[in-house]
Amino acid sequence: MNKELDKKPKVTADEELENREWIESLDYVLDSSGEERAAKLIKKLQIHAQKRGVKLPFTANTPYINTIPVDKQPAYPGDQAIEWKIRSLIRWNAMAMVVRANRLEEGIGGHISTYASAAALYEVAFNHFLRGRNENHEGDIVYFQGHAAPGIYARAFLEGRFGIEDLQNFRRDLQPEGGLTSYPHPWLMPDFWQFPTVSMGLSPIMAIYQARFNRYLEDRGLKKRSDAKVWAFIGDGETDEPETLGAITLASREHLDNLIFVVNCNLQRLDGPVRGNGKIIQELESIFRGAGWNVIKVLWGSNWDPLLEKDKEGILVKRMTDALDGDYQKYSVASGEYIRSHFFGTDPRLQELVQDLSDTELQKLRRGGHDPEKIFPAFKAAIENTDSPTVILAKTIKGYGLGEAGEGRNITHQQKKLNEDELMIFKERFDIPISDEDVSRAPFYKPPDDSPEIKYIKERRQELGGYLPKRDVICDPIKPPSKKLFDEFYEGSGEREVATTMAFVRMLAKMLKDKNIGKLIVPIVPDEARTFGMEALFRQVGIYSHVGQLYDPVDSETLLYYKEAIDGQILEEGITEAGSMSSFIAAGTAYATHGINTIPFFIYYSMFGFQRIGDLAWAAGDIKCKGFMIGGTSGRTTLAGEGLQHQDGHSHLLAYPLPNLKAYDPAYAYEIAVIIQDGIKRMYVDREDIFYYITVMNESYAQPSMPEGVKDGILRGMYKLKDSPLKDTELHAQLFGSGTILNEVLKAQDYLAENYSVAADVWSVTSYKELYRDGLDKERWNMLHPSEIKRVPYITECVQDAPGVFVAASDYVMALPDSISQWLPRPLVSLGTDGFGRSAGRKALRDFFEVDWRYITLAVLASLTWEKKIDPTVVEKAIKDLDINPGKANPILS
Ligand SMILES: Cc1ncc(C[n+]2csc(CCOP(=O)(O)OP(=O)(O)O)c2C)c(N)n1
Ligand SMILES: [Mg+2]
Repeated sequence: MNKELDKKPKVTADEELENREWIESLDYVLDSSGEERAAKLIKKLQIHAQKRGVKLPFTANTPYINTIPVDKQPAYPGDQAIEWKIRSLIRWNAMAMVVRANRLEEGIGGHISTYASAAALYEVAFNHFLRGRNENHEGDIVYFQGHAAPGIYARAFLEGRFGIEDLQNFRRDLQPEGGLTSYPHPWLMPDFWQFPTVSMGLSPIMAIYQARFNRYLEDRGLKKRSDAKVWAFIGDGETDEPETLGAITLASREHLDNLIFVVNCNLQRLDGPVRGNGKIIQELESIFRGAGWNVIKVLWGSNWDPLLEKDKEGILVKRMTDALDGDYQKYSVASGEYIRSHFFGTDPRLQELVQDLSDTELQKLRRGGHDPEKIFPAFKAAIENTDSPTVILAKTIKGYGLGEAGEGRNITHQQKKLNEDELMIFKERFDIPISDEDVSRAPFYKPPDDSPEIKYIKERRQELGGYLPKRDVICDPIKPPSKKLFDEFYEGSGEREVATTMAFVRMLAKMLKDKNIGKLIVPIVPDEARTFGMEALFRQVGIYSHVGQLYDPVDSETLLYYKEAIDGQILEEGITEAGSMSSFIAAGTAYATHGINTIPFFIYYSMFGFQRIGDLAWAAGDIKCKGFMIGGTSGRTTLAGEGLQHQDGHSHLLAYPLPNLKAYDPAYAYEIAVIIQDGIKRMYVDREDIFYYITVMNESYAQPSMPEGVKDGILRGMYKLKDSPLKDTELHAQLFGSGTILNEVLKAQDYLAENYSVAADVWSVTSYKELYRDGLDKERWNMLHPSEIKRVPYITECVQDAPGVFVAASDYVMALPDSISQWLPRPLVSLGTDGFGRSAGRKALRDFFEVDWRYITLAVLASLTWEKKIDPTVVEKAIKDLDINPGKANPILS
């Protein structure tokens, strides 16, 4: 007996009578006046009790039973028998795919148990809900749980979209004929997968912002209103990721009734139970209900219905609610006898309830998430729900159907191999028409095209608009923005001192007015618009709000008031870089999802970009997202006073690994103009699968006009900005500068000429990453083509005949300039900002990090000594003259 239950106070006979009277009264109201009236009455009672000082226990939970009662279940519209057969075949093929892959190559991996637990959820959705995209309907958007990929492939196999050889090459992308990728990766299977989901937590947050972005497009008149849904299938363990739950209030606040989460609550994650000592479904219910979602629990299969019907006193419901997830996991592997004694044995009345059921029948009591009869009503209620998002919490068993091989076991997530006996049991349990002799080979099985199963599956998909998942890009290129738009930036600012951030914001304001691209621009800010001086845009284009502006803004009298509007263009996301990045991804992939070329500009504090949301940026690459990430207040010494949590000296290094990201650290407004103009062309006219990271700074200085012939160099990563005025001298140097540190380099150039007769040429390096990539590419080609004329890296081309020593100075870590040093004719000395920052002014910071004009001068002189061009005493003297302390602590470590 459960001791906890014993401790509870007994209900007296009087209380029992009172309970019954109240329940009868409520039943009377329900029968005579309906549910709405009953709900109102309970609400009234609640208020009255509260006024009288009754402390009502707070709970956002409902009992641990199905949300939709049996009498509210719509009849199942499909052919259950045939659907079971189809589902069974998909189960088999999905399992066989993993088993075979691991026989072919030990350790290749794959997952059986995730899909095994989710098969019925997916199949009910595929056969009755998920709409494909065609000329009549834009189709639903579906985020598939990454680890369930084998099941999705196995279905596509039955649909005739893949052949045996495709399945055979699961997880072997590099086979000559290609393979099926381990998980959903649009980069690798661009005609199939739409959304990369396998890094857990990303798909839920991306789905939320995708659903909101769909509304944004509708409210702004960029797409027709639609009843299309965004479905996200996720794991219960996955809900532990902060990204999964971190944005759920946005979904309810924005009334996203186009959003449905299906959480496959198999109560297990990788290592063991999700909440062995608790109940993940109840925990999630209270979280989602508290956040304003419509929560539908699908807990118990149809064969529990008669028991619940008989359970007039609610003892069974109470027992269901009391049992822990750890217990339920045990029941999924235990004998009927154990279930009888442990679950039903806590109360004689419960034992009586199941006395007519055999142990086998007890074992077969199904969970709701495996029962289409229960899943269908939940999905139907979800698509019919209005005004709020819906989450379906479906209780399942991990590894369902694997039996001894893993069903409900803690090892199940890692199970990749089944022995002959286990395969035989699987085959028999799901009635797979394979001969006993063949079973051990784990062959794939597909019924003939004219079989009822294949006909059914095809008919269902036809009825629902076509196959899913499918990524088909139907989108025309854009007309580029007017060339004139960028002219003022090419001309420079004259004497006026302007930060590149201001120049960029002005460029953005002009782009928003452009007749070709204005409407397509999506500015995204995580509560940082004022930091970047963007507040004028609030008024110019408005902040998007689905409901418009329901209040009179405090600054309504002012010109630049905080204007929210239904057709507002700015996505002001609040303080969430992850949410903003999810919006960026939704907007940057609208060309593929909706055939709309929206151009996102995500403007944020560069320190809180890749460092914080690097994994979403990786997903953006995978999904072929387009757009511009603008890292504001960038540079470790450019941002004064903020200290080490704000000063970014490494985002450009973090940009290196992202394969299709172009990263630029421009110094001047004209450089930004060239990069953006070209970026729009490459992404939206030429349709390249790339996106951009551009850093902008808040240090003001005169923006020069663009020299002749430098556009190509700006884009390729460097160009000669200024030759030394000095001609007749023995001493030479080549100086590389980027961002605002370019100004320090220019100052050093003058100083070196005037004081040391060193002729230093200055190069503006706009992108070390571009130079690095180009160098690697040329080097690789040369390695592979030893007898052909060598290809020369662009950087070598630029400086191979340039005389003197090489010094680079950057507001980022030294690894950036160091990355290209191998392609220079002589050694490079790099100055950068490795180390934690400090709260200080720019001058002090540049001294601290040793990147100002004095240190550049020193680096040049020291390099010339090493080259034996000048005497070390000259450097000794310079150190004194420049007021440099040689005993100063190394900023990398201090
Ligand atoms: C961000 C991230 N961390 C860790 C993993 C590794 N991982 C893959 S599946 C898994 C457990 C998944 O559990 P759950 O979400 O409950 O899914 P289930 O397989 O049970 O349906 C883990 C930890 C991952 N894919 N992504
Ligand atoms: Mg799980």
